[in-house]
Amino acid sequence: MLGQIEKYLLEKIAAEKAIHMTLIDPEKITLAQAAIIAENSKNSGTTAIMIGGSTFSSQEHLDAVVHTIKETVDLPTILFPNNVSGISKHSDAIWFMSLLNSSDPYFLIGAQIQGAPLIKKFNIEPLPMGYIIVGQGGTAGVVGKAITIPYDKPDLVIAHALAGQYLGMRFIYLEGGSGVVNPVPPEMISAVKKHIDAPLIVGGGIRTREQAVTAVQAGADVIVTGNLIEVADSKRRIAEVVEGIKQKN
Ligand code: 1GP
Repeated sequence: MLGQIEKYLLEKIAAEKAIHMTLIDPEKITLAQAAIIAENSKNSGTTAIMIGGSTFSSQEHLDAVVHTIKETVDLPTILFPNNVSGISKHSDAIWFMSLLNSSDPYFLIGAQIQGAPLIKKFNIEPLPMGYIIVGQGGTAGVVGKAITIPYDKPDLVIAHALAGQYLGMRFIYLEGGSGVVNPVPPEMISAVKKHIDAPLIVGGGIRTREQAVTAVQAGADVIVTGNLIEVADSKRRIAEVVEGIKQKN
């Protein structure tokens, strides 16, 4: 049986064709900022708030950030962990993810084995997801010891995505790397989309409405933006991205 958050996401994708999620890196913000970002994201029409970063280590601060977001808005929270320290008991759900192109078994299945009992104990909804780092890959690629797949090799990404789906992962995530100059190209998104049934999440370097719309038109079901919350005028910029996603697909 599908959990509540997964059901909510699938219904939103079915109704709106594509959705936006805001990614908050707890390492970069105070609790006061977390509340403001959550409020602004909600007003912009984002569907859920993801919380996680590539280098985060203070569990106490993570807990406080998730708690603050939950107290501020009624949007679902989804943890986006880079290892077991990315789990917070306050979150509704967690991307239960395997970095499919990691060269390190820890990121393929090791961290998942360590984290699973905690997720059960805290009653956090696991969303099974295959995570693939492509292009430059950014910090996530380095930390996850990924063998990143170049943007001009879509066949390799298709093979990874299919493998994830056949293993039972119900979402596939193409990660270009936070803050990268060039987001995942539409050619790669459409190639993967043609071959899989699972909803396709795309993130990394998306800063403009145009980039978001291009990714959605290529077949992305979920657009994730992280760094955008840090730019000047972020409220307006995120609203533009979300509005573009809602209108243009
Ligand atoms: C999530 O890493 C991305 O997939 C977020 O990237 O920070 O560049 O939006 P940005």
